[in-house]
Amino acid sequence: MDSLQTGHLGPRKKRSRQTDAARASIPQEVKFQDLVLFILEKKMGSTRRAFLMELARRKGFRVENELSDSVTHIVAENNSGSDVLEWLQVQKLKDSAQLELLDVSWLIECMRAGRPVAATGKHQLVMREDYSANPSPGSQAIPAVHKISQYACQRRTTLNNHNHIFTDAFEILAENYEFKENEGCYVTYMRAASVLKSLPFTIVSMKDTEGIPCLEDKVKSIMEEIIEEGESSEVKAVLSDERYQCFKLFTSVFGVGLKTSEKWFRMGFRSLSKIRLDKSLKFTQMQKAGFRYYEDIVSCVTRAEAEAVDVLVNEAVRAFLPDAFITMTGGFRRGKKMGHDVDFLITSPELTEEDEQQLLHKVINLWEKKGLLLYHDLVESTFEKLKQPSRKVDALDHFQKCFLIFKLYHERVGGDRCRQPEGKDWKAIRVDLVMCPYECHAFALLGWTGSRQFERDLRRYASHERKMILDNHALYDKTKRVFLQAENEEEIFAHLGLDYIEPWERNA
Ligand code: DCT
Ligand code: MG
Repeated sequence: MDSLQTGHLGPRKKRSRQTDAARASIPQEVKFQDLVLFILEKKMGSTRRAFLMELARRKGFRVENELSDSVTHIVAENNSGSDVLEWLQVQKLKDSAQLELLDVSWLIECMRAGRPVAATGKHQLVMREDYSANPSPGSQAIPAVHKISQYACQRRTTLNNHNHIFTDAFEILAENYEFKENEGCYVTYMRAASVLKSLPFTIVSMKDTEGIPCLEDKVKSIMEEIIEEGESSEVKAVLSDERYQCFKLFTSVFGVGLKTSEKWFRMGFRSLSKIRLDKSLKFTQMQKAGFRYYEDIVSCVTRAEAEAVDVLVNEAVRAFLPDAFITMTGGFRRGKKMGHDVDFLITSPELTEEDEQQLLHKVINLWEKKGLLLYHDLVESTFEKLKQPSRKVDALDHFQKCFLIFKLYHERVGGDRCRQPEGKDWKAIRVDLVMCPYECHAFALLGWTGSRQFERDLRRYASHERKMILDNHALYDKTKRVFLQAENEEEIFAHLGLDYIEPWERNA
């Protein structure tokens, strides 16, 4: 057994190698039908691999020469879980999520015992966690082995983030790259933040990061610095960077994006008060409203306020369309207590084309008459039903929608709230209303529930893993060349071959 233990190559003599090759070609009796092993050559070397394969076969194990979908266990040596996961990602497997990734020490114990031994934590290259918040009745008591997926849509991410110290840092870095329009780096840090948010434990040492995907070397070096120093010098530098500070401030105004921020920054503006008072600048209607209601809008929307708006939206919409389906989407549907706006999706099984086109106009007119609208921008639908879904992971949809600022009187808000002095008895609230045809409502609901990272990964997963195109309107199967219909979100997950993830588990 010494050659097994020490990592030496086993019998080295030429004669014995030839014998190995000859033996390998003789079919051995498979005693353990349930296991199909594959031994990874990477970092182990071909000779030791051949030796272990031969030995395992002699002991009655089925060992494959090539990786295939029939493989149940991958055995590796000197590889971390993330090494193996990384390697697995480029292999063309239908479903690698069920694979056991084990260290060679497990195989050695099996060889000693002459039969398969139970794989325990010390053998597992990726951690053993049960992510299912609500195990279905009859499910096994033993936690299933879940590899952490590189896709947010295969992880359950609640608002209970155990790794704020890292995710806050990565979100700042991501935002800074967004301001610089560096998509690649933005995605790197957003993915890192997202995967860490899904963990049911806090990372306290770099050892805990083993087997976690989406953590590139530069990400890990920042984590290491945070673990050792309590903070990251790169994050500190970004926070004190003038361009970052200005972009953060300028884009906090409703209607101001990267282009306008860049222009104001180049013109030398460093504060909003100077911009507001500058006579030479031309503002859009949206920006004018953004400045006028700035303090209210940056103070964010509470759940109580969102619920008050929900009541008003229901009243107004049902006045014209009594059987409407109205869903509060966005962050509030995911269980957030605060949001930058309140998003609603509206549809109805009885929707005529005329209703679809007219309803938002009627609601807007009604509110305007009542003096409840501080701003609105109604965008007509540009949706073509037969068009293929968009391939872009960040594409906006084509539904008719209205971006508005609602005048919410405090008296409409239930629960405790502090009254504002000096007679202002309302708060400006950002609201988005989206109108969709009934046959799209499951797709629109999935898309408008977010989070953005969750949506991005759903689309990426659909195209990379399933050869399908998903957007807020439809799901298209490129292999079968058909649109897949869905009545609800569960059916969309099922079409994609994904476990259903509840809205409050989509806070990726
Ligand atoms: N969405 C999307 N792509 C976009 C914009 C939005 O997929 N380009 C989806 C994801 C979230 C949802 O629409 C609502 O958008 P926001 O209101 O911007 O996000 P939120 O999650 O509701 O965040 P907040 O709580 O800050 O409003
Ligand atoms: Mg929102």
